[in-house]
Amino acid sequence: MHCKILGIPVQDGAGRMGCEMGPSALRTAGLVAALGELGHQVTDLGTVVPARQDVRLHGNPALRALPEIVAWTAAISEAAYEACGDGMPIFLGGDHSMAAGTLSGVARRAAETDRPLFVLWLDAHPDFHTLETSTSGNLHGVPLAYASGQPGFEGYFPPLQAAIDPTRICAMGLRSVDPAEREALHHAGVTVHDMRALDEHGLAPLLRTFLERVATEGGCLHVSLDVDFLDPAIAPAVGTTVPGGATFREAHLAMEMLHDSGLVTSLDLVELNPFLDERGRTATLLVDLTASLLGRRIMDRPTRSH
Ligand code: EXY
Ligand code: MN
Ligand code: MN
Ligand code: MN
Repeated sequence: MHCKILGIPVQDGAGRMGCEMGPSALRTAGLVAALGELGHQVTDLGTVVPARQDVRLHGNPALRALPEIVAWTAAISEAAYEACGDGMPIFLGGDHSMAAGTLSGVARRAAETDRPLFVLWLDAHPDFHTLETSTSGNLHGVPLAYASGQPGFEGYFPPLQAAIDPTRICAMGLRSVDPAEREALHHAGVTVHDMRALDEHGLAPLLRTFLERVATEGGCLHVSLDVDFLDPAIAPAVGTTVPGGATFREAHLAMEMLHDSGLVTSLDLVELNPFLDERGRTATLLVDLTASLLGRRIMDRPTRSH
């Protein structure tokens, strides 16, 4: 596999500073070496730089850094489009607002193929606010709504060249959902497996069902991994910790199953805030999870190819 890593040091979408150091911390934690040891070719594509954009004022006075995030989204979307299609782009965040760009760029590329794009959203939050419904104003709370074509972004965010079908999105690990998001997820038809569902049924059967659907429909799969999907006890380096997250083994199992599926075509690693880390342990865990997704295993197992 040819892994292409791309640094996206956006932090204006989060409520606090620090995510701009995320790509550096992931590189420092040994991402390139870990992938190389698995036999992958690794190219570091460098760092996305946004160009300034003029954006008119929005009626929601809570919104923070709208012009900056619009500028990031345009630049990230273009870079993501260029990075994907062959090999495996790994987008190093950066707060989760960057997924407005990665998802829209990946979706634009997928629309040129005959493979429908599916998204696995691993997060404590659905990030399914619109510009109208966000009350915090933090734009890391909107990217999934934007990329799946929910209304209210027109005239502010870049026009979508290909919206992701919300019924092809599976969100896992949710445990902090705002009322407006709950209603919008329901209406859009997003598949949601919240932490209650993971506790009750276990992660493996829920993920297996989704992966079987992606395979049956001949799809490709973008995975967006937010640090706060993980329990704060094992991953403290995130500004939006929520108790009761995925355990170390649940997270690795998800990555191992994703690897075995052979379906993953792109990956976001987001919301790492190294300023909040403890001796790099969260960055190291993210590198290890990425290695599991790219084939590190305890014992040999077969891999499917599609
Ligand atoms: N729903 C909350 C808000 O809109 O502020 C929390 C969003 C947190 C988003 C983090 C990245 O996943
Ligand atoms: Mn998120
Ligand atoms: Mn989150
Ligand atoms: Mn309803």
